Amino acid sequence: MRKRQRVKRIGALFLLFSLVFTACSDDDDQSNGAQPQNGNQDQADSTLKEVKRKGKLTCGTEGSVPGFSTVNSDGDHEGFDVDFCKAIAAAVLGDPEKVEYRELTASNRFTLLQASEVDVLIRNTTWTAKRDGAESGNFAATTFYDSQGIMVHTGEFKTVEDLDNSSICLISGTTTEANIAAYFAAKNLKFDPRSYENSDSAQEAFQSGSCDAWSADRSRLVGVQKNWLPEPGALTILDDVLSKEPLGPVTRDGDTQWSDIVNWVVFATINAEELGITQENVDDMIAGSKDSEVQRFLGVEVDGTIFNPKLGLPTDFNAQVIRAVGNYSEIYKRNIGHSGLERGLNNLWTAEPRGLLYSPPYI
Ligand SMILES: N[C@@H](CCC(=O)N[C@@H](CS)C(=O)NCC(=O)O)C(=O)O
Repeated sequence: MRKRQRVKRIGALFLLFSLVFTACSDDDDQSNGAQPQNGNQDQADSTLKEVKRKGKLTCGTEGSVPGFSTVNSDGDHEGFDVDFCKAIAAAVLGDPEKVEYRELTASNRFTLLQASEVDVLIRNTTWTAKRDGAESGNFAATTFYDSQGIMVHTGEFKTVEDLDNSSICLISGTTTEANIAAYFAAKNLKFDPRSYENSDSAQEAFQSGSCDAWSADRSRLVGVQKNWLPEPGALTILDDVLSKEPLGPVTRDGDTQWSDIVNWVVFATINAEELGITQENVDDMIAGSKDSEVQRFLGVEVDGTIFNPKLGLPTDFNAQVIRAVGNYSEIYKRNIGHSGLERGLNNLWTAEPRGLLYSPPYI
């Protein structure tokens, strides 16, 4: 008993010592090198090395989600998810255009991520326990707090209860399938699930009347509703919120440094919004801001020192990100603003109404 207490006390002292030591060494380190300090170097830096070797980032996207990832008539990729691909390329390679886009389906996205076919997956993908565990994904900070909704032809169904014994279009390999089954079961309602391989076939089926309703991420449904021909008002999204769908970038398990990089690129956009740094004023801020928080964030030398958190990124990566794509609010407005989707939960934690966007401090 006494021996166990002694062991415990030595353990506590050791923990205290290492905490104090780590805290001190972190603060004192003012070196300007961009070398990572993570434990398992060989494994940890593999994606970063590979991206630098290729000179481009391979980003797994969806390719046909209005506002999130689409390809325009010039063949350029655009959208909210695409901007986060660009932001990572800007941070790592100094050029937002150095991205190769790979369009993945809902069903093959995790297999291809694991097979290293993509460096990061940014494809309206919901963070779930199973994807974090069994699918060996590593989710970065959420970029978009979404939820699942149900869309119907206006006037045909008013409430979810009206959909008892209806047929509902879904996309296979998504969280949508299990969520809707649980939601209907809880309400004692029945439905016939019609799962399709991709959004185009689901949309076709819904349009041709093969399904009475279509359930998907609300962000997706709003995009379809808005672009619906012949008239947007022909479709209604029911008020029901079926699930939580936190969407964000995913990296592979076991690549801590790369995961940190992707995480801090997302945080760069959130922190910049909080600090009032925009695509337009970023260079003026670098030249003239006297706010030490802004200077540290933008990699400006203060008292002979440039802050370097040693994430494996250049010390000016935040500035590169903001020059390339702007802060979170700018990314949101540019891609989603016109859709009518309120920022809601995607507001900053300091905003009114308060949202969930919160970045750890950049110190
Ligand atoms: N966020 C959900 C749903 C994702 C989802 O439904 N994605 C649609 C587009 S919004 C899709 O995968 N479509 C398949 C395709 O078109 O290939 C998930 O991660 O499972």
